[in-house]
Amino acid sequence: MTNTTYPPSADFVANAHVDADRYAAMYKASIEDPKAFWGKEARERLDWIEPFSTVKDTDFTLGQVSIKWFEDGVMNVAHNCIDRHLPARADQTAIIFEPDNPEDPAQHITYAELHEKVCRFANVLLAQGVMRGDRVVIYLPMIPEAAIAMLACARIGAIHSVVFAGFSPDALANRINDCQAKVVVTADTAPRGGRRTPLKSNADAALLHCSDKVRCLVVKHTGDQTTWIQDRDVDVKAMMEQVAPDCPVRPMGAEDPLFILYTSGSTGRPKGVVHSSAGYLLYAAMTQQLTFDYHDGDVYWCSADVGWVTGHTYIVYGPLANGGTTLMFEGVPTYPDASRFWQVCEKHKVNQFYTAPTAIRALMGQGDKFVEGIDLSDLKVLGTVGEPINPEAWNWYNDKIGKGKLPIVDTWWQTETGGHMITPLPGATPTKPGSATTPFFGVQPVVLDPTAGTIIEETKCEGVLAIADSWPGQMRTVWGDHERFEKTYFSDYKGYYFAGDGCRRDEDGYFWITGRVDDVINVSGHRMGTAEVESALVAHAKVAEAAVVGYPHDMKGQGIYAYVTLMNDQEPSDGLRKELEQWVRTEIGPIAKPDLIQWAPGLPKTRSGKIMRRILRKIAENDYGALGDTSTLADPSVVDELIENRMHRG
Ligand code: 6R9
Repeated sequence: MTNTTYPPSADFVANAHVDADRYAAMYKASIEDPKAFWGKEARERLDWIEPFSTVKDTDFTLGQVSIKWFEDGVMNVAHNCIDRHLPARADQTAIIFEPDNPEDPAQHITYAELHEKVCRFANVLLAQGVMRGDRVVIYLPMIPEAAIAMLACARIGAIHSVVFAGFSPDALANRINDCQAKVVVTADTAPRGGRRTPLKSNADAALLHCSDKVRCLVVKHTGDQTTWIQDRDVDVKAMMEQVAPDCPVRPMGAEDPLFILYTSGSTGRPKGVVHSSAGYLLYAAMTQQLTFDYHDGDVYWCSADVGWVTGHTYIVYGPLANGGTTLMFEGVPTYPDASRFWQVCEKHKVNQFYTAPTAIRALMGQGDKFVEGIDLSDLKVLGTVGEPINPEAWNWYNDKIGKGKLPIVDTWWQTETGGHMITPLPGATPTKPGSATTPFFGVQPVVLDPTAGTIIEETKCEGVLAIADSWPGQMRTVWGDHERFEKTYFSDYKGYYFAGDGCRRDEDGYFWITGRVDDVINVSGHRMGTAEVESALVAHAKVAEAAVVGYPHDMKGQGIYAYVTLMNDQEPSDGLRKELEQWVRTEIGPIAKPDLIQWAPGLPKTRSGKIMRRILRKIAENDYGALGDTSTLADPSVVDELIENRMHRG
């Protein structure tokens, strides 16, 4: 923890939407009278077809958790992101597309063009029989069609569920089946870092495990050859030419689901996080504008993938709701070389840039020469998200990219929260490297005693992070399993939304997120349930048992450490290790591949058979001097064996 603070410059403050006084006044108002505060924001920031008469109707009581905002209002998200901007912005660029290969031309899609493309896409969906409330799975790379497909769903009231293109066929099939999608949208192949991912053939493999009624809409992006199944596969671009260029928006209830996004938890399969239409959009729009101090005419770039919530809120919905210009980048930070991010910033005169600490660390590791000579003078605000940022990475970002002059917003939030929760506002909040600082409007973070569950009143303290009351962007339920929603977020600490993170609060009331306190690990900013990796491992015929924990990893933040007990007739070998790594890649996706696999003849268990992960975590962290109480173990000797043979980290 460092105590250096970085206040915004006077110039910046003079132009900012929100300065320190305004933040204080607005924050106070948002907490004292949330209904008045959010009612006003919702009327000013969104277009309504029918006005709402109630603002907030929310209850965090276990057994009756219910979250509703603007409930009787009627609106449409696509109208708010596109149509309402047409009178003033038809010819303004809505989306800049920067392709994987820098030699290929970038595309600039205006609001008028976006309108037509979204209408045509919506008409294609309608022609496939997609109706209001139906689910559409989107398995696309970072191409404009991903945003277009999302907005087309919103236009006709279908619920989209974007699945990250890095997920395997199995993971895709699970999601298609869980939400019973009618349609999956994919592309032929996806160029990334000069290589190509065979998305269509992944989708083909997934669909073998799904109802044969599911239609497959294929965006021919690269033109690569793929298999084609008559009566199931649809050439989207060809169909878009044939349908009408206009499609009326469907009036939707404020609380109608806009999308489902699967995310990992500490137990079981990924759960479908459900977000609403109006509350989510309001929160996306407001946070995008204020956290990045976005002004009309700015070019804004969030480098996340649309497969994650960051891409939903801060590539698509937030910027477009604000009538902004948002950049979509198909490639990776290190292709053709480690200057690519900065080249793209220069080329498109990016004003706000938002990325993950893991990307910053990777680029920092390549050396400063990749930044030198690049004109980054259009940048005004830098942002990070996904994991705590370490001071070295923060300093490098600040010095080399921000030239010591730009505000850095370290934004803490989650798939479940819809948008930023604890974050600096760049014209208002002096920052401290590594701290997400202070809450956004309407957000009431509390620090709880992890065992007693009571609020810690002292300003300076440490505990678990919870939120005391609802905000419009909050998830509404787990798709198909409201009980799981209540149990996951409202049962450990009664009356609060429990985020799953630990935190410290310093003497200035700044929040420092210390990481997950549950069995979720954060690998390169990607959330992963250890249970998911374990169940993939034990699904392998040669594996008897597996336990997975996180360990500190220089580049990724956390790495995946797997303890594997083989079936009796199996011998450990390097070949088998590779086989298991490959297995997990195919079961879940490359991001879930274990970094280290330790053969474990036995796992430390309690007498009731529970694996003691606390101990496994310590061994993986090389901290086995502090194993704590091992007396409840059924067989304490397994611990010595594990320590002896622990994997040495390079
Ligand atoms: C937006 C997103 C959420 C988890 C969250 C926390 C970690 C995100 C962070 C951060 C420290 C930040 N996290 N932002 N930790 N500082 N600025 O990342 O959503 O994929 O659901 O992950 O990520 O642990 O609980 P999601």
